[in-house]
Amino acid sequence: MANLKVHGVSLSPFVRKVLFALAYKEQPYDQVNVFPGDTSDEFAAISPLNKIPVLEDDGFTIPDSSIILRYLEAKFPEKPLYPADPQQQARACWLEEYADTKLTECCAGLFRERFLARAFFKREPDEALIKTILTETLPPVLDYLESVVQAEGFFLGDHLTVADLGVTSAFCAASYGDFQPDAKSHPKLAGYVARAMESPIVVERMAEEQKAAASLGVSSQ
Ligand SMILES: N[C@@H](CCC(=O)N[C@@H](CS)C(=O)NCC(=O)O)C(=O)O
Repeated sequence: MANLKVHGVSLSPFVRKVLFALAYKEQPYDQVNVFPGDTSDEFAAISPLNKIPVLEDDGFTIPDSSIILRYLEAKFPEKPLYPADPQQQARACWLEEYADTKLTECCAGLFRERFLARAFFKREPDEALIKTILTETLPPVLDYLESVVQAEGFFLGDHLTVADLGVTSAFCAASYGDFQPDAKSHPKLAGYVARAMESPIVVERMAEEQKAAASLGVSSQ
C-alpha cells in the first residue's frame, strides 16, 4: 500500500493534474473516490474549501492541486516540474494558474455539457452554453495560449513544467467534449496539444480514466 493517497475522482481536471505529476515523478499512490461537492464533515476536515483534490501523505493532508504540486516537488525533487530560472519559473506558475482558471472554465464547460450531461446527469446538453463557450469565451483564451506556446517540445520549450500539467489536463477535459484546437487558426497550440495527448503519461492516464469512469457508472455508451 502506497503512503500517498489522492482524494478525488479521476475525471476532475485538478485531480488529473496531480495524477500526471505523480506519474511523471514515478510515485505510487492510492486513490479515494471523493466527488466534487462532498460536504461530509470528514472531507471538510481535510478540504476547508470542499474541493478536490486533497493529497494525503502518511497522515499529513494538503488541498489544492497547485499546492500539492509544490509539495510533491519539495518531497521528490528528481525530475523537476519547476524551472530553476526565476523568470521561467514564474511563467510556468502563471500558465498553470491561467490553465486552472480561464482555460479550465471553458474546457470543463464542454466536458460537462457534451459528456457529463447525458452520461452522468441524465439530461440534455445546454446547447446555448456550448455555443457561447465555442464562439465567445474560448477563442480569446486559445489566442492567448497560441501567442505564448512554443512551436516544438513542451509548453515552454525543452522541459516539462507545471504549465504542461495544467494546460494538458484542461485539454483532456475538452477532449471528452470532442474539442481540440484547430490547426488552421491556432497551429502552434494545436501541434502542442496533439503532442501532449500522444505522450505516454497522458495516453496511460486517459486509458485509466475510461476504467475509472466505467466503475463510477459514467459512460457515454
Ligand atoms: N484551485 C483548486 C480547484 C479545485 C476545484 O475546483 N475542484 C472542483 C472539482 S473539478 C471541486 O471540487 N468543486 C466542488 C466545489 O466547488 O464545491 C485546485 O487547484 O485544486
